[in-house]
Amino acid sequence: MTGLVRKATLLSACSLLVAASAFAGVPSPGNSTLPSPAFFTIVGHSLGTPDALGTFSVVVRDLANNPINGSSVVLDFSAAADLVPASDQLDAGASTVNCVAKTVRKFSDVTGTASFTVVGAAANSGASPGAGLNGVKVYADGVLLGSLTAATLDQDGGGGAGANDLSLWLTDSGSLGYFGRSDYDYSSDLGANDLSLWLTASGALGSSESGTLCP
Ligand SMILES: [Ca+2]
Ligand SMILES: [Ca+2]
Repeated sequence: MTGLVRKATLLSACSLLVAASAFAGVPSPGNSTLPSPAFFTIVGHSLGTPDALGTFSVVVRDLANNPINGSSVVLDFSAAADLVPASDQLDAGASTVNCVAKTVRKFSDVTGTASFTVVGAAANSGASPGAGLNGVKVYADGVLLGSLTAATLDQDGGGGAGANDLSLWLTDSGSLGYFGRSDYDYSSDLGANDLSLWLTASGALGSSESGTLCP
């Protein structure tokens, strides 16, 4: 190898290293993990404890497939007019809510994981317009990782998961439209199994109280 070639080889190796380090720590949508299927359920709480039925995780990884620690993971509800996060996620300060932007944010841990249990409700007044599929965008450090559909146990924002929510679900289902808020089995349509899952969740009392919703 001549000196010149050696120098050129060294230079290209260096620029590869520089390129690799430039992308280290930048979230990769391809390598990051969202729930599969791409759904979650917005829940209520019981005596201040969020309903664990709603817990899901986002794992943030970079282009080299390394987990990113401390990544700012944001759930963006701004495009879903009928979904309302609670201003207090009852998460010991770990989740930050921006009611104006309609976002819930959390930082990933050393494994790149941010676990959410979103407390909130739907603003459903009876087959009122709502988000269909993919109403919630997920960002990590500003990079769009993907979109999720959010089902919502508490359809009216009061009294936890109660009788009026059941009535609103029946209206959604009977309207033959698609409302992500009412799709508890994540099947992309509304049917008897959703009703069955809502009844089970309501009976378990984990969402017996509504959160304090964003105005
Ligand atoms: Ca309710
Ligand atoms: Ca369904």
